[in-house]
Amino acid sequence: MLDWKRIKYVISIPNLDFRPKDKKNEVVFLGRSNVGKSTLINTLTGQKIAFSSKKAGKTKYLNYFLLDETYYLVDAPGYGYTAYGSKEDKNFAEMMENYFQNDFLKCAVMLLDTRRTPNQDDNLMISFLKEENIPFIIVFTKADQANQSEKYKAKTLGATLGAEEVFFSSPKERPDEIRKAIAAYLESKKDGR
Ligand SMILES: Nc1nc2c(ncn2[C@@H]2O[C@H](COP(=O)(O)OP(=O)(O)OP(=O)(O)O)[C@@H](O)[C@H]2O)c(=O)[nH]1
Ligand SMILES: [Mg+2]
Repeated sequence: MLDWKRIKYVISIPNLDFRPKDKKNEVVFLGRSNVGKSTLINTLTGQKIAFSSKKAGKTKYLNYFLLDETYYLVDAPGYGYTAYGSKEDKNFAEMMENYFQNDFLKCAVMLLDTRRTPNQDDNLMISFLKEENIPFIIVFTKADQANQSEKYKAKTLGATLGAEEVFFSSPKERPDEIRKAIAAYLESKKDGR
């Protein structure tokens, strides 16, 4: 069984060419800026290892964390933080396009805010994952701040988006089920690629 508490920050990279050279499977965390990617990594590992912030755009590069000496968790920068069509926006798109040319990537964790309707960027990201045959799970974040009707709406929507599984998360809840789902891909028991 994976020891999720055994986690080490390794490197922050601007594109895939700088990926650690060892052959380890990885999972990437994707979603709009401020949706809670870094926070989810901290919840999964039970440690304050990924920097989270109230200010959008905190994570600027691809941050690699070594999980239990065996796999990589990759904290990606959020999209939708810079203006569409801006230079930063273009850089981000290039960085991510390059990143996905990645044989070690076994699955993606797509984060959506439970209280918000997915926007065009979210939908583009999801379409891209499907086109590229990258298996993904959806995690609806900030479930602790959502009411029952928002949760119901999210769950109903989640079922239509083509994800392998759908979860809710908040830092107050045990992330066992999400851990299990990610581990299954990393260990390649399920390998959609
Ligand atoms: N209440 C609550 N707050 C959350 C949750 N997840 C994240 N937050 C808060 O939302 C803010 C943004 O979280 P981050 O984890 O930094 O978001 P991110 O997706 O990594 O953002 P970028 O690095 O900018 O892309 C922080 O203030 C977190 O404390 C959650 O499940 N519940
Ligand atoms: Mg972040």
